[in-house]
Amino acid sequence: MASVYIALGSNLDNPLAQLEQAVKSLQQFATDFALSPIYGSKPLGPQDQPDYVNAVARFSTPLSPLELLDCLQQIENSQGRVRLRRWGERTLDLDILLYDDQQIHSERLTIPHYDMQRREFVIVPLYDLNPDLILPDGTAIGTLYRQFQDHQMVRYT
Ligand code: A4P
Ligand code: MG
Repeated sequence: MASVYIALGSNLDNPLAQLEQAVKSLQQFATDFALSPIYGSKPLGPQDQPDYVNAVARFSTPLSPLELLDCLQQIENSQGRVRLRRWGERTLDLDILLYDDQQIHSERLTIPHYDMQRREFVIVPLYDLNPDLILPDGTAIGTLYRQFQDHQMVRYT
């Protein structure tokens, strides 16, 4: 079993309900499931799109990294995901942040997620879930969290 962290994001078609539905789907292949608080965040990228709802899930899974990616993309598609523009609006985005301590650079996967260290809507909920987390490159989540502790995100749960 691998221990994984998944970023959830939505800014279309009732984002809170999108996250709730995604959690139910993830739980089909997860054990020891935990969800961070849910935050409302300003869009990174084009500003002419709605605010986002973001959270991070942690769970154990028997799936390989590529099997997990396939499952996440199936869930995105089943919730009406249409790919329009980079960093643009979406009903549901599920990104693999961490897969055990693995560092993967393949055509379909970059793990850890390429931009996670710079995103408050990832680092803050990760810290909420596990304040003792150490990233594969040795960075402590607490060090990253301190850069964002004055964040202006709204907390929904
Ligand atoms: N891929 C590579 N590595 C991974 C990984 N670790 N997890 C590949 C998931 N997928 C990974 O993804 C494109 C390809 O990335 C996949 O086919 C997979 O093989 P995508 O979901 O089709 O495209 P995307 O999500 O639009 O691209 P990207 O670059 O992941 O988008 P971002 O950078 O995640 O930006 N603002 C706020 N406040 N909150 C947000 O959640 N999200 C975005 C999306 C923009 N602004 C945001 C938010
Ligand atoms: Mg994505």
